[in-house]
Amino acid sequence: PQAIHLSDYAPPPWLVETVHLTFRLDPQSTRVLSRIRFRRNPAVPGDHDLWLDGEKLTLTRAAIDGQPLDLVPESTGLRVPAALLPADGFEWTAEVSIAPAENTTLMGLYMSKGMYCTQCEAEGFRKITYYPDRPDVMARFHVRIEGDLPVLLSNGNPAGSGDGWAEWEDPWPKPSYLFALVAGDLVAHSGSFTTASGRDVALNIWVRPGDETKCAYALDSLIRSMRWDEEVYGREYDLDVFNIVAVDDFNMGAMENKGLNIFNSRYVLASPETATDQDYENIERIIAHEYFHNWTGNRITCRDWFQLCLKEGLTVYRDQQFSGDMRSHAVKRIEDVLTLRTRQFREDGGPLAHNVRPESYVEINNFYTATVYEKGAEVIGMLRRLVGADAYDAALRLYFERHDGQACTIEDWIAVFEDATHRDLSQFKRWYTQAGTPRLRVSEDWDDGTLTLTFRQWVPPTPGQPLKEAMPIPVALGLLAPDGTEVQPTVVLELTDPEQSFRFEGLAERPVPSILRGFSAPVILERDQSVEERAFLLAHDTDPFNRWEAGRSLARDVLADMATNGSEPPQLFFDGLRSLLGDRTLDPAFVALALRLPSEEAIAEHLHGQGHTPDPAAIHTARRRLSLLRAQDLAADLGCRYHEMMVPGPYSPDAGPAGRRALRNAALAALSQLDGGARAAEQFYGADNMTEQLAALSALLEIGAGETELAAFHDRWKGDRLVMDKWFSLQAMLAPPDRAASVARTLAGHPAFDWKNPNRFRALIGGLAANAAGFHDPSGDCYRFVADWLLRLDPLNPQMAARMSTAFETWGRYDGGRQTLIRQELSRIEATEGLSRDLREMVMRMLG
Ligand code: B3K
Ligand code: ZN
Repeated sequence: PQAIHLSDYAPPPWLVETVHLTFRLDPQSTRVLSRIRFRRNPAVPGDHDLWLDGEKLTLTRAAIDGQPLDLVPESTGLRVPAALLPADGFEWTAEVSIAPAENTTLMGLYMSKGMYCTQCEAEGFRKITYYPDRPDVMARFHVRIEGDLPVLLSNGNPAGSGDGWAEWEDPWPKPSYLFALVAGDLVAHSGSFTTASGRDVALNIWVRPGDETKCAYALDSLIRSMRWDEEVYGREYDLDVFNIVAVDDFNMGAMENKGLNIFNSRYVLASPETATDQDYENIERIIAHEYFHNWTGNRITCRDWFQLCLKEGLTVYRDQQFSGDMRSHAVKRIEDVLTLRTRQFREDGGPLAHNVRPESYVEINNFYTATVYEKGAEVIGMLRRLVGADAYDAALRLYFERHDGQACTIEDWIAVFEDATHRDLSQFKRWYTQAGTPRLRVSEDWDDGTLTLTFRQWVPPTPGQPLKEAMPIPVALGLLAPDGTEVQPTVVLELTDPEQSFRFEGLAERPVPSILRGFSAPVILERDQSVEERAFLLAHDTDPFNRWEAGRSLARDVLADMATNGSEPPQLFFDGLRSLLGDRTLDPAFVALALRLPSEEAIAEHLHGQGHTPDPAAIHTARRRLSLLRAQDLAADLGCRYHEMMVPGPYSPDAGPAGRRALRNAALAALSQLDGGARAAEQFYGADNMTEQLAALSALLEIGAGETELAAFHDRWKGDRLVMDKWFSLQAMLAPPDRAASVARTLAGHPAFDWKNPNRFRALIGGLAANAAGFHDPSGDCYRFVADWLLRLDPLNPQMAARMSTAFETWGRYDGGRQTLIRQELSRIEATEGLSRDLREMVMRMLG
């Protein structure tokens, strides 16, 4: 397969004005009639063929201005020679047939439990009809759906309906990737919203009958998102209706189709009994994310798929701001950094590392990554930190004003900031064009009232980029006096050179620097710091992120030492946690995060970065031991907090009670190591909400108990798909390392293991991959198990198979034995005949 390069971009010679589509729905043979008005692109002189993308379509007829054409389609599309095209525009008409019931890829038009739905981003529309399926072709769509189903939906506003048909008119020009169609036996949970300028918008959350009682939180989140985008970004909604549909079979989280968002049902449906606090938070976040795309993505879209971060980085950044406003900024920032480090640093440090704006791809679906999304969001955050909040607001206003209705590039985005702030951002652009996580080493020098901080930065080589240039790094910094008072409030230092020093003069005593406050840049900070200094920051830092970070880095180093040389944890570590645990002024959600030990994966990554070869078994043992010693040391305090954090009254998913439950459940997990699971069993059977029930089950599994509870959970929830996903993933994730493969095999043989459903597949295979010591068991059993399943899934759903193959991306960290075993599996996959382009590209990149 051919790689596509950013440098080869050429504008489309033919543009589309309007699209009329008629769908005659049928599971085996849906007929799609298209009438498309083309006009010449004035920016592209000369005569040009018309290229229409199309895949797996059966063409019945095609015509230009009513003149039938005799065309032989290629496997990826159709070419109409320039000679047949009227110079100033023409109307293309065609009829194709497709088989949604046979479509297992979940791209294009497919069926999920009798319901028709679509997924077109990035290149699914070409599986629906012949079209210039590229985001820089924007057109107005009119859609007619004919089918014997009660609900027929498409983008835009309703334009008439009757028995067995409905029409939709979308007044806003859009690229084909935002097209959507849904048809099925659905019911709506409805509401309304009045925009700032007084437009009434009908809101509907469409679900399968029976699920309408689980939509209230999604609707509420939508309304809050709409209000927030008006208040914070001045963005109003622009249609009469906003529809959301929940689908069980969906490859990712959700999709922002204009006026008709389609969601994985796990990010819509919630009731206290079936959804955890984390589920509620995710629903709020993803509903907001898709809604915010209406402006950052839909009204202003991407010129080509290399610019994906233009909409994704910005929209993630916006949803992070929103969640922070709805909940707690401090807690949200810590959670976001945890995600970034777990997913993006891992990617950036391995064979799949790529720029926030990639320069080439084979399959674009392989680039919907943590780097594009999460690092893309960090880049926006840095930009805001550098120019300041007001200048950021001004730049965004200019962006919306200048580019509304356009398909844009990162260059356009940067130009907006340069014009709005008169800053030269050419160096800043490296964040988009240079892969790898920068390492930042800081050293301190104290001399007679002056503190000098010297920063050295270094970006490790990544595939295709052996040499790197210095990055612009905003470092937020404060200084604390030995009594804990802040002698230097937060300032942002702007690093631009490989090495740079900053002096702070006139200080009465040597202060303790708090560096990279709020995690002001996505870098790895290297700093020689004593246990005492970290304990000091853990107790006193006024920046909540760095307060958490001090405890975190302490725990990480303690664990790294325990895993590599069998040392014992210092008492100061426990004492620091004890004072945190006893501090009733702190947000319980923050304390819960501070109690969370770094994951085995995080420790492995850290050790690798320090030049060690991580041993997954030793890391697992060390982490368990530290967890036990900590529970013993803090038993009384944990017991206290466990009782104190009980949340009385009916369940509410709000941040306050959710934070209390998080701390209570952290205490429960710790205490279960001491009481044989007595409290956890009690909580399990007494729980009236999924957060408490699942946490109790997890605490039991972690101490090797919980057989009875697993069975009880299964019996209680076997009819609920989303809850059963939790049952699968928890067992795979928490299986003892030497039994992980056999547990996974048993689960795969369970009648409820519906592997064609992406959520279920991810629950088991992703759960196993997240069981670090189990997955990396030296037998290689789990490697083989995962590879077998990837090969089985690939012919049906290449996108999922490719995504899950990232389980193997860290192979380079491990010892020779494990490396050989993983590479064998990757090579076995690569050698498989008929492998999808998606999985092949991933495996080849991983093999290097
Ligand atoms: N834009 C979609 C992701 C589409 C993924 C295609 N493989 C969801 C989102 O980011 O909001
Ligand atoms: Zn998005």
